[in-house]
Amino acid sequence: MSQIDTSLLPNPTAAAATLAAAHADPHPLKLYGGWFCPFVQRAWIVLAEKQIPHQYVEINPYKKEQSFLALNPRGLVPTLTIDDEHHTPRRVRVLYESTVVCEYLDEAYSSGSDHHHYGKRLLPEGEGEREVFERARCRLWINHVVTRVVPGFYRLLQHTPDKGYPIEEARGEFLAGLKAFAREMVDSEEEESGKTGPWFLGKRFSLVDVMLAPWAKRLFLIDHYKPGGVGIPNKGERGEDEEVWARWDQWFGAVVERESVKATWSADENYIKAYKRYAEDTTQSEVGQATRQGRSLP
Ligand SMILES: N[C@@H](CCC(=O)N[C@@H](CS)C(=O)NCC(=O)O)C(=O)O
Repeated sequence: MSQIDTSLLPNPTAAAATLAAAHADPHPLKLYGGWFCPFVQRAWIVLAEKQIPHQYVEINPYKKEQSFLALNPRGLVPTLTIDDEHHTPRRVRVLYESTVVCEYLDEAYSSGSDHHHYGKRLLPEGEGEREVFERARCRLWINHVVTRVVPGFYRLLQHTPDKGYPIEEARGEFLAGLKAFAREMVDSEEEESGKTGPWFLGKRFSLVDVMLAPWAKRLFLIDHYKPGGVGIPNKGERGEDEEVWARWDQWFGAVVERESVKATWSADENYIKAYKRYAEDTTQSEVGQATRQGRSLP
């Protein structure tokens, strides 16, 4: 099992290599990641957005080293460690699960939490009725990304002709997830005239954008590997969904150009290589196996 996915290129390349090199020095806050991993990219984007000092440690999560499993028994990246130098005896605290890691980083590194000036908060702040609702709405759409869009991405990417259902079914489910996301942006903007994108919260970039960004960047892999590709209908051929897909285009165009998203991205051709096993449905990654077996993702 383990030798299958260990042929991965070992290191980030292009912009991500530059970012990793700038964060190679030892630091009490460490992100253990794999350059190819979209879940890692979420955490990496938050570190970049908020200018959080840290050390980036590239590992291959498919080779479950004992030292890594000791940190994260699930054996998945991203894994975040916080070396608490002020505590005796010295302790290393650990967090994992990309959504948890991202929320932690956003809260723990907010301007005012020490003298460093961190980037803006990535969820609406405040305790007023409106802010509390908006924060919950963000979490709802993060949940949509986690439970609908991301599993749909793998189901489509791992579709092969021998599956018991046609590729159109996988594509339809995936597109429905993207469309619901875009429709929510249109509907919430209608309620508040003046909000005109491009982000999920209009002018404000947030964790909702972060959670989906890595898969938006990887959509080209589906076009590369799957007959019919992602299949978002062309402008002018979208029937009653013109406005909704136009809002998707606006979001997508903005997110793939976001500095933090580009800064955490390696060379395109390396993702093509890394995702070949997904496209052929031979990957032994936990996400890949869960998708194949119709289980929920790890
Ligand atoms: N639910 C986890 C998923 C993380 C995940 O699946 N990471 C992959 C790399 S993209 C991994 O570590 N895979 C190791 C394996 O499958 O053995 C999260 O959100 O952090």
